[in-house]
Amino acid sequence: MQAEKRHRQHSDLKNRKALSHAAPPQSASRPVVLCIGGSDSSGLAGLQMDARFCQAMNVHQSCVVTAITAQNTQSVLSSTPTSRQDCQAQFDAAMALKPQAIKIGLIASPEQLQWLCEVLAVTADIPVIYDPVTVASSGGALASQTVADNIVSLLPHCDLITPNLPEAACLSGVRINNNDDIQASAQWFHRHGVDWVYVKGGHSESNTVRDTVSHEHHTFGLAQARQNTQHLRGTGCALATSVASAVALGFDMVDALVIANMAVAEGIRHAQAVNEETGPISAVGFPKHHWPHYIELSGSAPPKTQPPFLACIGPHAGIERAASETEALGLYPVVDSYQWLERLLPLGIHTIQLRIKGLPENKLKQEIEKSIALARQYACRLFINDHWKLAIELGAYGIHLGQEDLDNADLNAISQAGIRLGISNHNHFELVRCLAIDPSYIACGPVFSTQSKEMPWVPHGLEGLQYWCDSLAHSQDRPVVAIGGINHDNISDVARCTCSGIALISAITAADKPEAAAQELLQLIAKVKTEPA
Ligand code: 3NM
Repeated sequence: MQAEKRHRQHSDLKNRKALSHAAPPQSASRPVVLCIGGSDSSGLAGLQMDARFCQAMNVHQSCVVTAITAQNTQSVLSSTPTSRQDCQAQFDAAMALKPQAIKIGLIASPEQLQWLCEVLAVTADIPVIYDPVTVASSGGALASQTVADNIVSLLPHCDLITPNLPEAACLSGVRINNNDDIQASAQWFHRHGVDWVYVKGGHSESNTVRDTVSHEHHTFGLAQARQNTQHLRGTGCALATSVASAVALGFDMVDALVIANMAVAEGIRHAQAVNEETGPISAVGFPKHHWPHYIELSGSAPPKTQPPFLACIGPHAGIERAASETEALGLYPVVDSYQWLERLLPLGIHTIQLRIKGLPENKLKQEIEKSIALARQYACRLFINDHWKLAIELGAYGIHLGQEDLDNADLNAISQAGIRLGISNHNHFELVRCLAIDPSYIACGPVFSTQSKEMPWVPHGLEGLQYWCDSLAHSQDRPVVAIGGINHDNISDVARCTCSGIALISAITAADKPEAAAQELLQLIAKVKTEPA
């Protein structure tokens, strides 16, 4: 019998932006993930793998053992389900630790399936991530056919399901031969009450591993180059546990999916044999590298085929300045009028943004035109916020777009016009989308809380900013710009975070003496540059 659609007291995870973190939060207290699954005696998967990934993600794992399995690297030798009473006792004990997410792996008997549906109906405020394990990657059956046949009763209790290709096909009954079939299979899970579906593409033959994420009317792919290793045991557990951990840490589901994709890619990169036998994925830590390639598969998305955007630092920055002056974007005031350019450019500002809201079109055009001419005179990189059509028409140096503007802007036209592009980012999902566009710079914020713009995001802090800088450091032509709440007191610490540009509004425009404030900020940045590394 199909269960009622679960009533989620935690509402739609997609809308929890106010709680979302961009970078790994530094906290004195660890959140808890409750992992419900089988013990794997070989230590290659199951709860043993879950424990490693919880630890690596800096969350605490509590658990309910659903089966005691005996496995080696070749096969499953035995699997003994635990009783309903044992499951209940473990669950009650684990709930005392107040888990922020529940991850389900192996469901080893029909009784357990029934029991899970009952307990999850009364814990509807905790996000549930389900990795529908039916066979071990060594090939041995772990769950009974009866469990697979009745899985629809569990689906309305799950926020996310993470099948691999064979599991998606087997559970949905959709034969999967291509990407459309994957989406059809995802729709089957949606129809049975799951909000988020993440189909792992590792079982395909392709050199690119493309995972597919489906949520409401939005579908996208996250692609990684296939890594040449046999040591892939436990990857499914690792993915679902990483998602659950990131959700427990406060990340939105969509960010948690990107983070988990990266964690698995980094884990595979460091996978090792176990005594010369097939080994497991490694749990490395909160992932920083291996950003997947984002592929939009539905909805109103920016085109992904535009030519690359020109660099705004280094020898190809396109401004007439000494080499040392084009190395970094430096102090980057964001101002709302031409007048501000007149006041600030003579001070030696090399990057500036004109962010005008609510001016009539003819006035706006004049303001932008004058600003472009003045910036050219000072060899200053001027980025026009938002008004991309006028910026193209008037031949601006650069355009800055927020995420909400990306869908409406013609990125192809901007790139074809030889205009640089900067994009604002606040979390992993925005950044993975932004990386596919490959702009001239990547703005990350808010670093600190700000009054200048309504910001639903938890400030990233200096650790968060350093995380973005480290994470994006491999791309020298794609500098990071810090923004949000930066002022006289914290700008030196921000400058030490190896970001290229430091963008700010109020520290200059709301200062009693804006020119003096700007000069002081320039000096503080210059002073950090002279500090020993
Ligand atoms: N964008 P102030 S924060 C325009 O995080 C803007 O994307 C932000 O102003 C982002 O320097 C911000 O006064 C406002 O805090 C920055």
